Amino acid sequence: MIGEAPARPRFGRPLVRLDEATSTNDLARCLADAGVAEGAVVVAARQTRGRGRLGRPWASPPGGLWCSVLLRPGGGPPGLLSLAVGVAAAEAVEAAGVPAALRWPNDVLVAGRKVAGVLLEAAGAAVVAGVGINVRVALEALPAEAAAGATSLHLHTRDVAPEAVLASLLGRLEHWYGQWTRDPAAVVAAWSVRDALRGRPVRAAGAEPVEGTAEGITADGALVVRGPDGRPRTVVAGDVSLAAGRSAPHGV
Ligand code: BT5
Repeated sequence: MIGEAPARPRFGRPLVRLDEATSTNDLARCLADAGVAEGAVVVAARQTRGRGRLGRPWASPPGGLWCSVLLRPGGGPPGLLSLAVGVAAAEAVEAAGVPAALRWPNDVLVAGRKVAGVLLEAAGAAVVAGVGINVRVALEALPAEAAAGATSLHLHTRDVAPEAVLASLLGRLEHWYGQWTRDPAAVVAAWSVRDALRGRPVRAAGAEPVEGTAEGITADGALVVRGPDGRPRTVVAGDVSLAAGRSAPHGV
């Protein structure tokens, strides 16, 4: 049987490289507004106003992989898209030879510390998926608040280049983005095997804080927390930390 030719990768065409950006998500949003096709990527060597979720800052000194991918999603469970991106980021870390875990919703952890984060933003009907990975980031270059729970890939493996991590990331992202539409259960499974919270006591912040034991995720990517009354509750947004004052959000 003659095998199918591998499909030409779509992610990374075009690939816009910058020495500096406010946030690569800003540039990717401009591309979205200008009608650029899905798969366009913006990478910057450093960001001056990198951002995280809920208006938090994302420290982006040189040595990291700071990038954004333009998506024009069709189907797929909405809440699961950012988790699919998290799986891709975890696999990019693993491709560098470093075991990774995921803390809901999509922090990538190495040895219990945050090595990467994901920020999805809507841009009209498009979505900009921002991924930041500390590849060769000197922890001293991070603000103390961030450095306290952070790590960088180069501290766990042979020296690895942001360029190589970008190539892995785009390949894995294209795969998991496809799976998100074709086989969302595969995304849930890939996320779940890396679940850093399962079986642990957690507290989910929010208008109605939820405390209990983390029991994995639903088909739509919500976190399941079983309360002391034995009732499972789902958490769809926000932050989760270990309960009982055992850890700050970074300390899982
Ligand atoms: C995130 O937010 O983890 C999403 C980070 C997304 C960054 C990428 S880089 C490319 C693209 N362009 C952007 O402007 N953003 C995306 P969140 O879960 O809210 O985590 C933010 C928290 O992580 C901060 O409050 C700090 O405590 C911590 N933090 C900041 N910089 C960090 C770093 N470089 N490494 C590890 N932790 C960091």
